Amino acid sequence: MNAEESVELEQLMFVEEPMDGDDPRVHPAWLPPEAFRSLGARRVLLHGEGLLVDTVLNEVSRACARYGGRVWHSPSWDVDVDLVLALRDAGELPNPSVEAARAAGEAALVELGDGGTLGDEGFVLARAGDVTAVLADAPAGLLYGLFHVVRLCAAAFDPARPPERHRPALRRRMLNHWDNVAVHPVMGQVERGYAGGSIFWQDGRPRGDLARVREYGRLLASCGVNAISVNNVNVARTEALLLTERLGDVAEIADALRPYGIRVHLSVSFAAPVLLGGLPTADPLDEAVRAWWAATTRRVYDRIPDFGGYLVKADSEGQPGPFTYGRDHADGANLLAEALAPHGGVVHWRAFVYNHHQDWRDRSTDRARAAYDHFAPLDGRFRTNVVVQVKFGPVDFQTREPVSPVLAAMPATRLAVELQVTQEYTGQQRHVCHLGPWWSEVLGFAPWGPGGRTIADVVTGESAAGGGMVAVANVGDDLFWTGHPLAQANLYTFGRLAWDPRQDPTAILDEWITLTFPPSATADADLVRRTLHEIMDDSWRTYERYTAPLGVGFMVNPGDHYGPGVDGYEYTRWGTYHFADRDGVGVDRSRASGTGFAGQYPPYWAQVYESPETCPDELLLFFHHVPYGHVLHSGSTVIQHIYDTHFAGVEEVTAMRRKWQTLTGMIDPSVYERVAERLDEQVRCATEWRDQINTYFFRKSGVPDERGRDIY
Ligand code: GCW
Repeated sequence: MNAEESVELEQLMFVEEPMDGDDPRVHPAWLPPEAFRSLGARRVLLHGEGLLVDTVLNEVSRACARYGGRVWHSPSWDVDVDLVLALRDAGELPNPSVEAARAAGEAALVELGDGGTLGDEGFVLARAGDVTAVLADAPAGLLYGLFHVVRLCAAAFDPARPPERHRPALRRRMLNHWDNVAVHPVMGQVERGYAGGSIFWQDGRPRGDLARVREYGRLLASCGVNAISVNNVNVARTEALLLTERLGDVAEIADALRPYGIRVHLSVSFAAPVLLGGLPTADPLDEAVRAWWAATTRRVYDRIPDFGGYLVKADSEGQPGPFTYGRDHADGANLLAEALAPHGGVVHWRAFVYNHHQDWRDRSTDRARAAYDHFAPLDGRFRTNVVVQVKFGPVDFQTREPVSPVLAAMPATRLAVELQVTQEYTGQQRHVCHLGPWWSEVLGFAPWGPGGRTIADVVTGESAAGGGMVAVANVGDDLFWTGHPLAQANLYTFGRLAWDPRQDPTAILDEWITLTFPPSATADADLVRRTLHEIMDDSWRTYERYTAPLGVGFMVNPGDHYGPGVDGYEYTRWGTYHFADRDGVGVDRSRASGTGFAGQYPPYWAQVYESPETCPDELLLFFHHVPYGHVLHSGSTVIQHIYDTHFAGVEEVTAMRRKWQTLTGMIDPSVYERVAERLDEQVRCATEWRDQINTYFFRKSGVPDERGRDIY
């Protein structure tokens, strides 16, 4: 490709007049102008009023201005159109063919049953004659309907397209930003952030680039996210002030995100009454403390009427909490819930509570047990506007863990599952690691046994009253939002799975590819699609192969959690051990001889996990300490499995890099270069993982590789 061509391609892919902020050009992620080509060439009628209807109007106008379509926003126009987006209660339309499409939508709703309601966010899409109709009960439904039309491209206008109704399975689809306002001396501007600085904060102040925040809101709305928390769950002094003195900064973000249907939440310090209110205590049962939270929360709603609520990390890794006052976590959560209730707010209370001052010599404490031990006994005591937010695994966002038993232990509590989009333990956005398949596996897990209710069912709850899905965000002020351009797909996938947890992650990835690399903007669309699938589809399993084996977890460098550090945490206070010795490896978490963690599951899985004979291979070392010669269900021994997977993992990464090279000249050169550079690092790092893990276990066990490959 010559320089001129590359400039042209770049112009095609980037938002030309991006935002009014400092960044001259920011990658449009999955919403490049080209993705709107099909919509933008149509005649569109918008029918209804409201802030989010205006957002739809802006989107359609922008697309039509670029691609030659037209847009009308008035019911009085008797015009022929290709698409009508209408609020159902907005009155009749003068044009007969448009009215017919609308009637088709209404008829479809009756046919699809369920009382014909679409709720706050749902929509129906139907065809009649040459017109596609998108109907919604509320403006947010029209916004989601619009992005559905964008995703469908020409298929939205296919005469044979049957009617379809869409409603989110989960009411709240939330991202948590671990962004600090002031730069933390160790964790920096964004804790576990791998995409530069924060899009909200910089050096103790708001970053001031609200255009970028708006663009972020647009991206999130287009994949279905409707809530974010804007500061780290580790709340330090400056961040605590967001609740009071600096509330105006939060309000500005809320204003920027409101047009995209996104509500803002705040991480608060449980000690706020002391820190900010000058009270002598933060005891949840103290009357003055309750009054302080009530008054403070009222002021929050005066300023931000649609404020979402609070997010709390309490009694965990140094954060204050109710334990200080001899109270439990239901007392703590209910205190904040009581203050939020009159305003319709919700408190997300994290179940990530454990003793982080363990002694590796003492095997009676098991970090995996902690969340269940603290929270399961409290089931039924939380107010209805409390959501207990549970990390998907019992330890900490590892590449492989069993699903947290807490999610099956609290039937009378609203539970949310917490995922990690930011790739703390999964390659830090330097490695390609597409997490959709992993999250789908977690969501599809049936804790009461195969065929029973799943995690997706639990977080959906009866009549969608469950706690929803939450994930730690992965964006920053990086040009590509996520450092690694392909990590954008994880953010997109989270949103889409939160909208419908039963969707096939490969189909979601395919959507992302079509939007991000629009076929009309690539020389060989099939090659691009195929290659991206080949690189990404199985990349989480590839990552698993070259890192910690068989579910044992945490063989990472302490502190930054990047790269191999087999014994990095083995003698620390964090409770994450693998117990490898000359005979074997793994943690005995059985009831019979171990920590008893396996017994926290309902009977079916408690029994499966209890014995090395029935425990699935991929979790064997999470649940059992076994000899290196132990034969897996796969037929391989543990030690040979370690060698084989580590060699295979590096070969797969090398193949990924080769495949990527076939895309030279096919895609935006800056995306190409950024990914190419990261793939070099992934090959380097995977090789390091392979050699350190293999050498470590060879030295411990003395068992040679059956195939005589290089082990050092
Ligand atoms: O995984 C750990 C991270 C911490 C994080 C903590 C948590 C925000 O290493 O950086 O703190 O989890 O989830 O609270």
